[in-house]
Amino acid sequence: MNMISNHMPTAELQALDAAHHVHPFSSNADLAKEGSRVITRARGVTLTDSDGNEFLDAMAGLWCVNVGYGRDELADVAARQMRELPYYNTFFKTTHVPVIALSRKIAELAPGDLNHVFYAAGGSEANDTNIRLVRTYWQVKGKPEKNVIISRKNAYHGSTVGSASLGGMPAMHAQGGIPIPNIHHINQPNWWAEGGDMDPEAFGLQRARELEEAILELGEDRVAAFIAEPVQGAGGVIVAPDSYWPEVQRICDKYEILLIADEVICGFGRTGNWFGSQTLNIRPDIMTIAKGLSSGYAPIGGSILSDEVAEVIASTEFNHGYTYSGHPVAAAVALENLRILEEEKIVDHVRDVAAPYLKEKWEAMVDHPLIGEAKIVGMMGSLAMTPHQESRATFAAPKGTVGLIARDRCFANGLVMRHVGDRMIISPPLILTPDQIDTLISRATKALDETHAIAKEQGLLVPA
Ligand code: PXG
Repeated sequence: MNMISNHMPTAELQALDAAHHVHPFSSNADLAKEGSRVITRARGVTLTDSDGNEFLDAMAGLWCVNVGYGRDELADVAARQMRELPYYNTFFKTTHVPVIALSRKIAELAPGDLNHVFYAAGGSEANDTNIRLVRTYWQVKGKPEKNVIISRKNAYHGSTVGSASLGGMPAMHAQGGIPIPNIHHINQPNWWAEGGDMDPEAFGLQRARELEEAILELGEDRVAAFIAEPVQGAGGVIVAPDSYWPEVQRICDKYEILLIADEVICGFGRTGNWFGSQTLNIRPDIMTIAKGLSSGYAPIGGSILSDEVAEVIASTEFNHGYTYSGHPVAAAVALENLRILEEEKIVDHVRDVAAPYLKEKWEAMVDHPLIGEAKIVGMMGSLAMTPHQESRATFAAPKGTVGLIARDRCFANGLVMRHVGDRMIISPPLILTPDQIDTLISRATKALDETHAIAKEQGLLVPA
């Protein structure tokens, strides 16, 4: 069969999918039993599956469809670029117009002297670039032993060998021989789960100072860089206490450590500014970008470098690059996506309209009997579920048991909201209107009510 059509029966599509498609982060045996959900169409903030069910997509795909689905301008630009120049590389002293225009635009939008872009096809590749880049930077500066990168537990920086090594996910480190050497992980600023009896701000300071302790332990002359997401996304939308980032910035400055802000999720408006670093008032030397750069319409990512980092790298030959670095179609789509974000004032809409309204509604969900903590920055939020708010207890069931029930109740109520363990998370398209926020909140509340009833019935509302 050569043609797979949206009009085939769902069961047939599911059987073919299970037979030949290996899914990321999934048990394929389980998938084959249950059958994958087949998404066939999307418009605005709404997905449609092969049975005609509709869902409000409160995850914007995978944290990426920031301008929403169905933007014809992006399709038109891609088609035009494919006809004019579908591919050419950026190696060997060549370039092309889309990548020139996009680089200038990114330099204009990025804060401070972050004026230079090295491209990749996504965030994982970009973070792999960053590993080689910061080590090369210190080599060129005559300090090759400055090659350790400090990262955080429960961070997500991608799935390639390098980027998964930077990440701090134990389940990933358990497979495939990672982390690679000279990556050091410190604790995350997750007060809800790890703050114990400490005041959140004191805890934030303590966790920031773990960076300083690690630098002193390893030796300042061995540490190349610190990498972190301004707000941890895949780890469960973990928002650091206010005391955390200023202290991290002070430490990076004091010890001459390059600061890499992984803006793959936070970038391009998600936090109410163009970059999460602006929202959290940090001054990175390098930013990782992907996802919202093209709103997911084309695979593109990259590293934005400061003038100083770019100058040092430019003084040598950086033996690194991807066939699709600065791909012309992806670059043209990204540029058009940035035009839409700018001309439709979507970042302003987030800051002035959508995020304040969503924050009010989201934080009120802390009154739900299943919820202990409601956190939100811009358009990324999390709810910690607990059987006992006061003690921040976990459930007396394997982690994620209640989360999975809640995720399924969300689907049943026409809402895509993810779970990370027993935290529920959202990262909706930035174009969400107040009416759509009301719909999101009412569906989420109904799903949580049903989850509460099921958890009670199954005897899961017991502290561990
Ligand atoms: N950095 C961050 C902060 C990310 O969130 C990457 C890097 C890697 O980007 P690519 O484009 O290579 O996937 C990401 C990706 C999840 C989930 O389950 C999150 C991501 C990817 C897949 C799943 O939340 N984030």
